[in-house]
Amino acid sequence: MPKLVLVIANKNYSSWSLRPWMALTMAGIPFDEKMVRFGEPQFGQEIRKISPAGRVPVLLHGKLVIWDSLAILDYLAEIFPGKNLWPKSKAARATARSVSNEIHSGFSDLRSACPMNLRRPSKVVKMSDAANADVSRIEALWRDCRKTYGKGGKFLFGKFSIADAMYAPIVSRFETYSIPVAKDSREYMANITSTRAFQTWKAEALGEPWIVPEDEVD
Ligand SMILES: N[C@@H](CCC(=O)N[C@@H](CS)C(=O)NCC(=O)O)C(=O)O
Repeated sequence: MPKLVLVIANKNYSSWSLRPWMALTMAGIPFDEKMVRFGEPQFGQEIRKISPAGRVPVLLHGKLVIWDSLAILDYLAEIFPGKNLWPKSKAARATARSVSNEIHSGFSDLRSACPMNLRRPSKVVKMSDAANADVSRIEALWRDCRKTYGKGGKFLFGKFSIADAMYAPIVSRFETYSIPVAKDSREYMANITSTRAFQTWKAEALGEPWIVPEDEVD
C-alpha cells in the first residue's frame, strides 16, 4: 500500500487538521505529515498545488488526493476496516455518522466565536445566545451517545471512533474559552485530552512560534 501523507496546517489553529490526525494516531496507522503554514503569503498557492479546494486537511495516498476532513476519515475507515473507525453496530454507526455530520455542517456560531487556539490562556469570551445554544446541543448529544452506546468505554461510542475525532477540536475550544459545562461533559473532555494523541498534538502546537492575528480572540 502506498504511504499515507496527511497535509495539515498549524497545530495550534487548524481544527479541521486535528480530526484526521487524531484518528490516524489513535488507530496506530502510520502516516507522514506535511505542514502548510497559515499566515504565510504563499499558503494559498502552496495548498492549491496539493488540492484544488485550497484547504487543509488533505490526505495523499499514491495518486489519490482526498480533501475534506470527514471524507478523509471515511476513506480511512474503508481502507482499514479492522480498525473499526466507525462503531461496529449498525445503529451506533448511523448515530455516529449523524453526530459527525452535525458538527461538520453546523455549530458555526460557536466556531466563529471561539476559533481553536490551543495556546490561548484559558479565559471566558462573550458568547451570543446562538453560540450558547450550540454548546447546549453539543453537551446533549455527547450525553445521549455516551448513555446509549458509550457504556464501558471512555468515548462517545465506547471505543474511540471518528465521532470523537470530529469533536476533539470542540473539546479544546470548551477548555480554552472556559465554557461552563456539566460534570459528564467535563469527564468526556478529560477522556479526550488525556489521550497520548491529543497531548502530543497539543505539545507540538504549543511549540509553534507562529502567530496568526486573525485567529486570536481576546
Ligand atoms: N470542510 C473542510 C473545511 C476545511 C477548512 O476550512 N480548513 C481551513 C483550516 S482549518 C482552511 O484550510 N482554511 C484556509 C483558508 O480558508 O484559506 C474540511 O472538513 O476539511
